[in-house]
Amino acid sequence: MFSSTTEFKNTFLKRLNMVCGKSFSESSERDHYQTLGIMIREFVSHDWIKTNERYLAAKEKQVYYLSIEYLLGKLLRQNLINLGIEETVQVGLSELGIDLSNLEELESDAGLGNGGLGRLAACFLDSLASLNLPGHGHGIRYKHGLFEQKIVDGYQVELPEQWLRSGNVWEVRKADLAVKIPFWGKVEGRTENGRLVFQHLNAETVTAVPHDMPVIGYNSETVNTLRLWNAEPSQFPIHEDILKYKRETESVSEFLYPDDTHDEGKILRLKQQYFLVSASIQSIIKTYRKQHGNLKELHQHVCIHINDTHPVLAIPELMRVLIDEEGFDWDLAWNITRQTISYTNHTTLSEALEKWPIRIFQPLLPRIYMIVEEINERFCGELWDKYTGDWDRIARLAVIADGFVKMAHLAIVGSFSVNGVAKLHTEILKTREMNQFYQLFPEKFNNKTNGIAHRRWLLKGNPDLSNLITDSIGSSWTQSPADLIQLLNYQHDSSFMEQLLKIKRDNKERLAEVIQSKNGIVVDSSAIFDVQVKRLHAYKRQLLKVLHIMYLYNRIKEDSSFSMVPRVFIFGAKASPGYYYAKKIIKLINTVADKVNNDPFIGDKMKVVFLENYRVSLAEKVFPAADLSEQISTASKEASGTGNMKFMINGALTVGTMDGANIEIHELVGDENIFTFGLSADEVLHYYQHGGYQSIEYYHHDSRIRQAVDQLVNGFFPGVYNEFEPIFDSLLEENDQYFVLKDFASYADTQKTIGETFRDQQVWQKKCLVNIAHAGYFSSDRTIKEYADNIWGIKPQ
Ligand code: HBZ
Repeated sequence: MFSSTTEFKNTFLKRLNMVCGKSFSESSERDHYQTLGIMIREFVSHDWIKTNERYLAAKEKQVYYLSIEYLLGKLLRQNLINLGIEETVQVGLSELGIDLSNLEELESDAGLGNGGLGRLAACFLDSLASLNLPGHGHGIRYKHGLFEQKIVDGYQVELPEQWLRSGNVWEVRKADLAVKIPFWGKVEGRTENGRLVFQHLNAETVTAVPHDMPVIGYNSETVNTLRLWNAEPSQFPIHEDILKYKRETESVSEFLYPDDTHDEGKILRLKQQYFLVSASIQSIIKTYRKQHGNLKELHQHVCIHINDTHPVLAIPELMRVLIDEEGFDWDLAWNITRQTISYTNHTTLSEALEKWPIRIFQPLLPRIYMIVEEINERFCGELWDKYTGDWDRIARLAVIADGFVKMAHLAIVGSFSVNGVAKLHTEILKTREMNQFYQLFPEKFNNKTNGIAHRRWLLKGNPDLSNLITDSIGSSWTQSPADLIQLLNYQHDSSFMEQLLKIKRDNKERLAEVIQSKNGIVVDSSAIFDVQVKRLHAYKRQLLKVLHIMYLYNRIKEDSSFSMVPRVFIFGAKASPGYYYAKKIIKLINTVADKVNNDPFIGDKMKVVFLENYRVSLAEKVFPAADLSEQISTASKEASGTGNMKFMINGALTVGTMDGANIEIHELVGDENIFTFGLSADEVLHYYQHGGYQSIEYYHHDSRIRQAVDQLVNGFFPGVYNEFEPIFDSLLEENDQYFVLKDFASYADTQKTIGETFRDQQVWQKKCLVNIAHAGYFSSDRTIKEYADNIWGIKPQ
């Protein structure tokens, strides 16, 4: 369709008239964006239809990925790249006087996720399509994605996000495929032909309307589907308050819950979860019936993957369909269900493990609750046979206990595969958090180390580096990321190494411009760009980095002989709106930034920058410009991390604890090419179990710590009376649950080594190159192949 720029331009001008009803001279940039988006969708529609027809005809196994979050970011340029028409479109537009990057700026980030878990789902979709694998996503079409963050007077302020304000060119609404989701009401059983059947009466139904988005594979003819469900009123009641009814139904897909790794426990959230699951299962079954008819072989043709426990009601919902609608008996339905569902765990933090009070669950989802109860009873019966008399153990493993439904237990019992997201994380699941389940079902547990869509995070995000790589080793790495290893041959190629350095400099200058325009801070791009971008969490220890910055500041002020390589400390982080402590840390970062940046004595030696509203599109500008990647969680707490991989592939070195996937980065690049520090996971877990850590001792014995910690409360920051007392208390009164003070000395020593290493740019760049060369392993292509081969049993089509 766009085989030449001329052809593209002609089509574009014609479509512009039709789409916008305007002549080219009257049209705006938004009109251009809209027209281009629609053209791309039309361009892929043929392959989209063909892909679905292929899947239908082949009758091969398909996977459905159920996730309450998808953090997609912007789609325009990635779609152009994947279709192989970026160049044609860019040149064509520019001949018309249109700048493609201006159009990109107009696109809103699709921010339907909080952080790692949601972004992982988006990376997986890209890899599935690019590997020609039959895998589709199901999610919720939130009207408002993750809140927009403003920093006002150093504090986080949240504004509702409005990504649909100007519509979404990528979606196709399919009203004819809408399904109904019942809530509340009551269940009645009666006997029909000697069999007990259940009916859900007086339910309030919400209609789920699918909005399909094409997921375009890179250099492939595969176009998979991301189906996002929108909640709408079913039929309007005659007597009741119509507006109230409309508001209530639509509220189900109104907001993304802004919590990560914390269980909110609100009724609307449970409604969202069942809404997603029931709509998805109904739609999956409808497609299946068209292909195969009888549901007895469902598990041979379909795998349903649940991204953490949020969609775990897929298990009782599938049971409901098989029993109530299909007429299967319990055992048959249970066998099919257990062989259809697979589950990924993303955290061991206890505050994140979902559990729903029966008093909320039962009235909202009466039939589903009955099924969960029966799952629990049968499971406890099996436990009784195995561990007769061991009530404690049975209560600990039960799906329902102490008035709660435990979602992770349901997920393990009702699935055939349970995976963690990095080696250490899976080990911790097997040996600690889920050990008793592991003893029961060892065959279910497996590891799938996370990965990232290298085509977004390198090919798209860092075009100069991508071009250098392709000019050197060819372009195969875009589809076979392991080929990046060939870059090791360029370590002694001085021209290559000079270009690598120049590209980093240019990327840093571009970020410096962003910082100047957004924060009004002028930074020196020859300084170390030392970056921590991720959600704000106590366990991620942004505080460790802040205390270290305070120490360096004190040192510069007090010791005239102290010299250090200049640094720009960059933070980006959203705090969950209800997470008081995390918000205090944001205020602290901004307060330290004010102090440091406005001290003439400090000058260019250091700057502190807090980037407002960190999100996918901003991340794409940050990773390519980073020298140092901060991955400093308390060991054992970060399940994997994926930012660490995005930095690595863009040639930043990691300073990190032996946690999550940092361990696997270390394994690949070796001691020489990563800076590790701090307690190990075993040490941390030992302290948790046996005690023995007294943070106050570190405060007393290390004057660097004492000075910085005192400064939180002694008036060092003018005008913020009492502000940081909760942080001070967390470190001393509450004995520093995340070992910030314990790890401080080791962190500070390591940072000193890092500064010294950076002085020799040749040595530094060589380490960066080794990291890039090994980063192919962390492509989500590798991860998805492992899921496809070892869990889902699907093949490229
Ligand atoms: O999932 C993250 C882990 O913290 C991170 O280590 C890992 O790399 C990543 C991908 O596996 N977990 C999350 O991002 N979790 C959530 O965002 C979340 C969202 C809603 C919840 C609970 C957790 O209710």
